[in-house]
Amino acid sequence: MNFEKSRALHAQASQLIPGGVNSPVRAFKGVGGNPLFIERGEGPYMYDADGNRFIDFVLSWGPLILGHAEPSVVGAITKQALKGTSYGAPTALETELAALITGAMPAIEMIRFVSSGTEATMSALRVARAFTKRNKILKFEGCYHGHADFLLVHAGSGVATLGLPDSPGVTAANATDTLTAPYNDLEAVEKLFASNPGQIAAIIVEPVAANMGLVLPENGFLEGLRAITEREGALLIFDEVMTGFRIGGAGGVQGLTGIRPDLTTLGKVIGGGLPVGAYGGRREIMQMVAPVGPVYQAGTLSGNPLAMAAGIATLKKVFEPGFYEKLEAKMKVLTAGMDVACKESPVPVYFKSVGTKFGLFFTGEEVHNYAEAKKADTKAYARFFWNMIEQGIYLAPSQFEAGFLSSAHTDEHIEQTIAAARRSFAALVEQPTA
Ligand code: HOZ
Repeated sequence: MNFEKSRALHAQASQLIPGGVNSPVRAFKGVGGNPLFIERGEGPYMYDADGNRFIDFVLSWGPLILGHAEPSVVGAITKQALKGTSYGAPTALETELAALITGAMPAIEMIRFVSSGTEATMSALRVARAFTKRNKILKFEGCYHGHADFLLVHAGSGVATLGLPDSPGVTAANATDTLTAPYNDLEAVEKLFASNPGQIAAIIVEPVAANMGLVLPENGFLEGLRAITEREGALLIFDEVMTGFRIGGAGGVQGLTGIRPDLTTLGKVIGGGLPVGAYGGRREIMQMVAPVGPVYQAGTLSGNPLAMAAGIATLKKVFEPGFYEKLEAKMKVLTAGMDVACKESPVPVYFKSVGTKFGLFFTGEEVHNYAEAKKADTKAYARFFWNMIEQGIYLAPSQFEAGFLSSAHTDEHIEQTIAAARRSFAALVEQPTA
């Protein structure tokens, strides 16, 4: 494949934009080489500047559950754009999207829309601190909750991909109220509560971790967090920015497990590919938010009508009978094929999926936390990634990110992907990585 135009565009972009990208993982540092510059997307495909076509399993990092440029979503955006793109005043669209979300996730009794997942988690934690009148928060190593200063501590996603310890610019004062524990380690959580009595406002957790690669909660982990927070008077926040409307059908991990978090953060799918985040939960907590309560949080483009229209169009589709059943059945086919391919692979690798998300780790041992995730072979992943690119399959350019499926992917795309993966695994031995 020829990537000349992408190379030239990246060189130009790098003169004006740090790394030539507006979000670090996109720079392909996790896999080496130049990032591909994208010209258009259609259904399951993305086309780069050189005209190469890829089956896309990144899907804008999750939002595009219907695939690229899905007609009903494009139609809704276009219809709204003709009426104006932003008013800075309320619209009925916000209530319509709020009703769709709260109907699917009953633990969200009230919701506030923002413009990104980062804003959602930052705001949810501000409310949690105000509600509990406590300062400390507890997060898990390798979980990523956006880039607010106090959450960039042992963070996953781009921070993991670039191997950054913690970000310069985050002051010690900012990080002191952030406690961290290994994912899946309830004992460590208990110890932190014991050593910080009455001080922890909330636990925030990705209920299925997907920013250190895909790491599942062990049996009892989420239930344990719920029990501990209830006992200690702290709030439990499920960060479902990535899992929302992707795992557990429309009900998220909270629907799947029956665990009711106090607060939930959302983003990605609820914006249908436009910039949206949201946080919501128990009414008495959300009534802390201004103008009803004293906790300030605002945004010029919050509840933006284009984003609301795209979100509504997307959710209406996913609520159609059988939507998740069909998508999850396709994921089962992909998983079964990839399992066989992994078993045949000359290097240790395993594939995991849940709902409409998947992950791949180049290691023989199943990963349960960030320390184990870091042991997986990132060089092998990089070689695998480029081999898949050469065969027209676009995966996340980092082993520490998840893959996503859309309703636009057909059985044929899945078969093609499995066959490509078999060839890519085999190629790892022909050109050893060490
Ligand atoms: N942090 C995002 C994925 N977990 C990456 C977003 C992007 O680079 O677009």
